Amino acid sequence: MPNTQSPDFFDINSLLSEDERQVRDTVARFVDDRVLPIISDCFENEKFPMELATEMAELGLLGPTIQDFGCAGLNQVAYGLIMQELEQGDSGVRSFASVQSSLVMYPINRWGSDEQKQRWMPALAKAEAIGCFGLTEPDGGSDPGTMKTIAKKDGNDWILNGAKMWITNGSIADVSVVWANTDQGIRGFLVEKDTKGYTTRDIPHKFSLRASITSELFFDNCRIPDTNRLPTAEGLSSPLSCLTQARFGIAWGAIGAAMACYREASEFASERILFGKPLSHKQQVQVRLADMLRRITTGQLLALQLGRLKDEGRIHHSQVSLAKWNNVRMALDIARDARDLLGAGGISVECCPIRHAMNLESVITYEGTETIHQLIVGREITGVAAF
Ligand code: TGC
Ligand code: FAD
Repeated sequence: MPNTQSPDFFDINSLLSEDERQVRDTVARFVDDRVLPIISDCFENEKFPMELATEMAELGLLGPTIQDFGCAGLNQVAYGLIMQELEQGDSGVRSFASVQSSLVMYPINRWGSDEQKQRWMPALAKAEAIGCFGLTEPDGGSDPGTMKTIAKKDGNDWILNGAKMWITNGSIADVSVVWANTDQGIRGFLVEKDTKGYTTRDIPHKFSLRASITSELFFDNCRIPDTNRLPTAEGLSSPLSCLTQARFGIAWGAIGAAMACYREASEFASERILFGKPLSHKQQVQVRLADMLRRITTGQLLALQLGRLKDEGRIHHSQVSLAKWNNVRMALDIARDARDLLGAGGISVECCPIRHAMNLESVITYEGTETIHQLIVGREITGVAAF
């Protein structure tokens, strides 16, 4: 019988290696035991569960595809499964792991000097150091090529001025990967927490990603030694390459949020008696559940093939865009519909769909809005950039 419970309707489990299954099941247990019991409270009280950072590190969930520095050296499908399972818990918990792995460890490992790698990579892998990624600015995130943050060369140093906004983990970061314009184009800098002139401020009043820290970063004549510049990162393609890694993880993560919402809605539908029958006996409810399962299954297959292509080194960033667009839209629609199926109870944070729906409002905006991903695919089809 096809598995409609987890759900795994097309037996994707059988397409995974033993190692991939083991990684998935380990993270699923962690989410059941450590994330789900506390996450509603964290969300309600706008608190990032910092204690989970070390536990994620101990499980090897930070920089898991990296081969050195004590990292697990897993394949891309395993990385995707980690993101899927973490986001069954909460998008904020997945965000923490995404940023640390794809947006901080990835650029340092790819473009950093040996000294930068030795200093930061082992500490980031163990969550002894936290990182953040500063690309978006207050005047608009979709067009980072026009960033206003500037670094000017001064002897062996750079003087950094500007601001970044909506930065995950900003105020708790020991190291910020900051992208700035220079006379030679865009460059990446490692800005350390105690740098003079560098300040952060958390963004309050969020109705989304409440179990995640989001901050502004300010640079007022910060003196950054040239040894803190990522030496081989050149141009906009460097930060955009980091986004490709993170978007890949989000395409998987969103499936987890959708699976959690679908499960809660289908359990409720089989228990709730209305008009003398369980809700699940109603035609219209079956259609809604079937539609959720159809969309989740499509997203699962899409993500798996994306992961296999990435493992073979054959991925194009427009494929990642299509997957991020498809899977986040799928998850957001399912979260909203599951919320509705739960009736009034569905507006309580005690049910997961409202929390996932609110989180997914951020997920559909960050790492490239839905429109940006549609336009990236449109450019691929037509050869014309219509941004
Ligand atoms: P464009 O001319 O397209 O590209 C400039 C250069 O970059 C290359 N490139 C990429 N390389 C790798 N991966 C990608 N995804 C790439 N996209 C483009 C491109 O080939 C070119 O290379 P070269 O060698 O020819 O110079 O640049 P554009 O200015 O036209 O911009 C295109 C656009 C709109 C697609 C891009 O700006 C974009 O993606 N905008 C969206 C910005 C965005 O997604 N920001 C996310 C910020 S980080 C975040 O949200 C973290 S959330 C964290 C969490 O999980 O909590
Ligand atoms: P804008 O770029 O101003 O877009 C506004 C609207 O215009 C959107 O609907 C967009 O789709 C639309 N639009 C844009 N261009 C076009 C076009 N050409 N045609 C038609 N419509 C268009 N950024 C980081 O750098 N690091 C982080 O860690 C990070 N974490 C985040 C965490 C959270 C919780 C959130 C919400 C955001 C985070 N971001 C981060 C920022 C995120 O990447 C940006 O919000 C996103 O890129 C969109 O930028 P914007 O909000 O300035 O919207």
